[in-house]
Amino acid sequence: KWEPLKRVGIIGVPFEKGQTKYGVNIAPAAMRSAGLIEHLKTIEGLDIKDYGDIDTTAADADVEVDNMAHLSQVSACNKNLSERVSQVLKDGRIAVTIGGDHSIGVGTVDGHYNVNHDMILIWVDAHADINTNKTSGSGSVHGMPVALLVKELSDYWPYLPTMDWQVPKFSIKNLGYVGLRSVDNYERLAIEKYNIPTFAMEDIEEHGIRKSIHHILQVLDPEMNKPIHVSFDIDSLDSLEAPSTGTPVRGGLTLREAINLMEIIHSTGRLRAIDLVEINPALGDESDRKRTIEAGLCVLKAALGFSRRGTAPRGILDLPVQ
Ligand code: 5AB
Ligand code: MN
Ligand code: MN
Ligand code: MN
Repeated sequence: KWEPLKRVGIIGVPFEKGQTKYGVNIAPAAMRSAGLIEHLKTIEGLDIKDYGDIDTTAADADVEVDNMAHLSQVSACNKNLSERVSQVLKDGRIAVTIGGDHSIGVGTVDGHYNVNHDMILIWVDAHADINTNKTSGSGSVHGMPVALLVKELSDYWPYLPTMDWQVPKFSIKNLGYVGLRSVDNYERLAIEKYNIPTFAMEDIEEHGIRKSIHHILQVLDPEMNKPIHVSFDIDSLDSLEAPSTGTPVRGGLTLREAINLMEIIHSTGRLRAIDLVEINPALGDESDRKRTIEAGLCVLKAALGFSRRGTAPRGILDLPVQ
């Protein structure tokens, strides 16, 4: 009953305040000038609408929350983003969000949840991004989006001024991780406490990427009937595959594994939102930049139905004669 949706909506989020390095905000422009739309148009039958960039500028209101940098800007950006993601989904399109740092996962998941209460979330990342301001060593919100989103952790947060629009409603029971290899102590405690289905790199070694993602989908949605949200941090890829990112970690997914993961999710027909975050075109040299952007494009194309087997011309049964 589920068929891959052929309509997509692109949202750019030039936002960097969830971390400290310059450059992750220029990724949407870099992806567009690398031919994002043209690349997606090579996918047979895909109907693409570009919704442009989110307004990420917000006055630096004087909200001070301990160990949480730029909260008011993170909040304002995510509020706009949440509304836009909901709009794209209501327009009957897959929401494709290009970040920006991973703090924007708050807005994409909130906006998706508000339209599909039964959504499941696959967080593909080297990191678990489930720190609170109490457990974070950096104070950067890109390491906290999962903890902000899930209702089970709402009591572990202080009151967050400017965040009243976002009441955590998503359940941690609908979350799974792929690609982890740099997990902080309290993040690991949270994963164990809530028994979050997690395929860290050593589990992927054991089971392979195909069985890993099938297992997560089976655990989160045995009836195979729920919309899927993938939040894809480019640092889930090995840093040799995707060097231009702010928090690279060696020993990650190959691009082949990431493409296969996305092909499998595409084949369910249930993908409704995908985030591509943490590409930082200002880091590394020209070849690093190009490799990282190309990897991001490959991941998106696989998620949206590009076949590595090739596609025969539609409705044509024979080769042209002389
Ligand atoms: B990313 C770290 N856990 O909280 C922290 O890139 C890293 O969105 C967070 O996954 C990495 O600062 C955030 C040490
Ligand atoms: Mn992340
Ligand atoms: Mn990461
Ligand atoms: Mn990162």
